[in-house]
Amino acid sequence: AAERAYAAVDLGASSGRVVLGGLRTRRWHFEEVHRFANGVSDTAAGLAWDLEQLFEETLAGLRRAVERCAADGRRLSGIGVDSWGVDWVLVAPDGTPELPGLSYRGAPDPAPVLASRSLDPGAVYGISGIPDQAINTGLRLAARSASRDLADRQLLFIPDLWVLGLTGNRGSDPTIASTSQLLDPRTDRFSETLLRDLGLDGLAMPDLEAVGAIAGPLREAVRDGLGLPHDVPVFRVAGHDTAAAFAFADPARTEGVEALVSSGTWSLVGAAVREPITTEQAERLGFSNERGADGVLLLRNLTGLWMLQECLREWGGAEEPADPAPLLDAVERREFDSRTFDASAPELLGTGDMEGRLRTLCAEAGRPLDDSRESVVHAIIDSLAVTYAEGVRATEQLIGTRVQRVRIVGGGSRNHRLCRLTAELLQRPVIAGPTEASAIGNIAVQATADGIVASPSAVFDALAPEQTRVYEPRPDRIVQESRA
Ligand code: ADP
Ligand code: LRH
Repeated sequence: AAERAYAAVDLGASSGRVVLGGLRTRRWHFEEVHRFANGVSDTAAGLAWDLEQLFEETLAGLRRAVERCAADGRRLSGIGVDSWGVDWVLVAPDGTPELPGLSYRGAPDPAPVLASRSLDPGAVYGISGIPDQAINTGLRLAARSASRDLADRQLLFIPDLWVLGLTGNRGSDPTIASTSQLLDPRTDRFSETLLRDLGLDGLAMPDLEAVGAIAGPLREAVRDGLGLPHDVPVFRVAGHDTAAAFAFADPARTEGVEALVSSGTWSLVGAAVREPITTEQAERLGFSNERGADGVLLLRNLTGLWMLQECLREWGGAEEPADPAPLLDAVERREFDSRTFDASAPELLGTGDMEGRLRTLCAEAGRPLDDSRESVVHAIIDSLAVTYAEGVRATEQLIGTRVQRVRIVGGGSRNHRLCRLTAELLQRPVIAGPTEASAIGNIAVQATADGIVASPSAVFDALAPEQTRVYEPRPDRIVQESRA
């Protein structure tokens, strides 16, 4: 039989990619067949993603995946889609999505909706496991829907819209649905109580299918367009990119042992746990309980490398963002400075004058900056590392154990200073990588559903050695954060 290969469509806030993966001589091998830029732009409706363009790029990537399989005699045996969380589209009865797809970067101030809610915040957290944050699907929908009738609209999250385009079928999965603050992660059902409280009870929510379910075969027109000679199932993978990235983190194996950091446009810091932790302490410490591919992800959301991405965009001018490598190299020669700002500060969410916002936060933290770009990047990385260390310590308070090590996945796992400082601040080893954890987790879920491996963690256990790098804490370099 032909070797089996799987295609992951992984849509991140800064780029989308199509990755082809399969098991070759006992190691999992991955090839990025297409990468395309993503970002938000201003539209009359607000800050939005160009979803039509992203879908076109997705098809171009899948076409390459099909060609690669044909060229080396492999059988494309599955497709899965994961993306950033919380954003949605409303779909008309005939399947037409309302565009543009709005971005969480333009989230309105949630105060009016919060004030109009009759449930108290503790009750909302108790059901959803998600704290009140401006980006939450439910709060943003409530702010927009007061003036309109939602009766014949159905909500789909971004991966669900892709699955609709590929298969013609509607539905969702618990991982992406849990980012909305509308799902009860204990039952994997949307909460009528939460929907009613926000006046969203008229809106049709998607039916949820289990992680690994087959959403359907490719529509014939799509199949023909890709030049595929056979049927291919589209799986409901862990549609949330963060859940896909942590698909290896079966809580039975990692709970109390490993802290998790997903470092991309956002940074998510926490651990995989068996049950949601919705205590008052967890709420106060700002942790979300999102559904993982397996179990629950107890995570704190931090503004991550968005800070750096936006600075590079501002410095590079309209066309090309500035190259991060020389700046990161220069910063690597600087000493750690413990005067840092809180990298989860809400004022970092939106677009516009990122350098100015960072300079203000540094001034408030008593950190002197010179006029150079380097000193801004220096402050970003030091502050992010300290915020990671604080997040790991807060996680330990909630789970009641000291973890042995920290795993950092995503693009930020290639940032040496960030990984090294995290290891030094915590005096624990950091395992950095894989960089493309979401795509790998997406494929791992498909391979599990297809019966090729027993669990997604088996794929991560059989990665090529160059996919990860260990940063040992050096006892001669104990750095300490001093932020109050
Ligand atoms: P997302 O999925 O949210 O789009 P990624 O996981 O792709 O994000 O991470 C993107 C970030 O990874 C970039 O903003 C950049 O800071 C970092 N990154 C990528 N490659 C490198 C590298 N070679 N060295 C340092 N940082 C890198
Ligand atoms: C990271 C992510 C994160 C969400 C954010 C909106 O890509 O999915 O988990 O909270 O996007």
